[in-house]
Amino acid sequence: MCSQKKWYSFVLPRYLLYDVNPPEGFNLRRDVYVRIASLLKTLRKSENWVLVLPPWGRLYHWQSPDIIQVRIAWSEFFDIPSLNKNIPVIEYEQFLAESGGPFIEQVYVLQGYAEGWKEGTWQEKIDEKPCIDQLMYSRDKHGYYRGWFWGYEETRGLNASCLSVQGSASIVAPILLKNTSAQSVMLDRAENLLHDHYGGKDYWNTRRSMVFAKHLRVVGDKFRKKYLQSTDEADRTQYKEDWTQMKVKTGTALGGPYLGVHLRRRDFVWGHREDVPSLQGAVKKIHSLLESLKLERVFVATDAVEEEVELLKKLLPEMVRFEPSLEELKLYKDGGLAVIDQWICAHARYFIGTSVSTFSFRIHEEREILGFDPKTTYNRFCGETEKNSCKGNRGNPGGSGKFCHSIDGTPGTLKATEAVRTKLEPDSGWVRQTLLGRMKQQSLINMIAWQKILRI
Ligand SMILES: Nc1nc2c(ncn2[C@@H]2O[C@H](COP(=O)(O)OP(=O)(O)OP(=O)(O)O)[C@@H](O)[C@H]2O)c(=O)[nH]1
Ligand SMILES: [Mg+2]
Repeated sequence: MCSQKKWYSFVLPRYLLYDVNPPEGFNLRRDVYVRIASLLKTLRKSENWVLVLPPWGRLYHWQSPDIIQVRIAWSEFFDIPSLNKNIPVIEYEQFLAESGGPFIEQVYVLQGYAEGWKEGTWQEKIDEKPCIDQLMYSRDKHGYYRGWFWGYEETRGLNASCLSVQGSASIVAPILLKNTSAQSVMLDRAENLLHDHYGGKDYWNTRRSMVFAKHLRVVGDKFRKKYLQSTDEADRTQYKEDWTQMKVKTGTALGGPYLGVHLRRRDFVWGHREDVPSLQGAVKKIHSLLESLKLERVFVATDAVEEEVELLKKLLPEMVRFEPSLEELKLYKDGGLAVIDQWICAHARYFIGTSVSTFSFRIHEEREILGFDPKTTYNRFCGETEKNSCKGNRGNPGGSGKFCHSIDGTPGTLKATEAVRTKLEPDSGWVRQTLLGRMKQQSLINMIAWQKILRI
């Protein structure tokens, strides 16, 4: 099924776009970026490919009222020049401007195999297959595919089909290089791809390139200084704007004089009953850590509901939190606040997070990058029914069956949590129905809007 290359594919770059299962949160999406970046590197060995950053929006957890959180550019949360030092990336708006309009030539929806995966017989494979589930795209009267497309209603797919895949990200490369000559290709449900080399050099280069946007780091640094007596000089966490120039040795960072805590609540309380502590249990652990580490301050990042925060304040009066004003919330949005919390936790002398939370995982990684001793980093609260010495929080995102490695190559102990955790999200049921419903409604609105613009 080889197709001939169009003349312009030798002049213009080819664009790779992607999206992730709608219920997935901010932090798993950040991990999927790492996987896609390795695919892009593989593609670039043969052709000039550029990655189009999927706009952020409509995430399950970003529910702050009165602020619109769709079509958010990556520059709101990440430093684009830093990303570009790893692979060429552009924002979606730039893609629209330079690729000639809101068209994506080929959409591939990634899916598993209808027959499933038999335990013990892991084999990497990819095949063009009929779609197993109903497509989250519908065809308009002109034959274009309409779908969510990150909230860009005018975007249309020219073709859409399904790929069954079981394997690492780069397994898609031969399909993109040989089976299609489309100038722009989107991989939907990209979380189905695993890491090429979890914990390898490439993995860490991409992860290190995901530098938080400067304006958010500045807010976090000011807060550290004002409320936690924490500065880079004193904490030995000197930061270089150019991540390629950062040569940090593991164990050299000291961290600010505070305990950093990530207490994941809300859906985790009922979704992970065995390994998430009660608030009382968490506070008991925090007190014992403060005592053994001889620290007086504790910074708590949490998504707890208001009543739980009130209870926490009573149980833990010494707690310090970043509490944004409405203005700050509007400015930084839920994603920016998550980044600020993560940045402050990443600079603590000692960090303890929540079991299998990708929010906590990203803090662990940030601390590795800053040069913290893993012993001060890979800690998690034990659940009520676990013993107090429950295992650390070193997960292996997407490395199914492989062990994970820290930045200096130290092997971790726990396996494949992020890869299998996709199944924990509320994929089916109301999410799907709601999206399909909205999609139908939207395609009608889109059609009318486009008829007006194109005068057809
Ligand atoms: N500001 C802030 N937001 C948080 C905190 N904990 C959770 N959140 C919010 O909840 C979201 C967490 O969802 P995910 O990114 O999916 O991470 P997770 O749910 O912990 O982990 P998985 O479901 O395993 O992927 C974040 O994007 C935040 O919006 C916190 O401590 N501070
Ligand atoms: Mg989540």
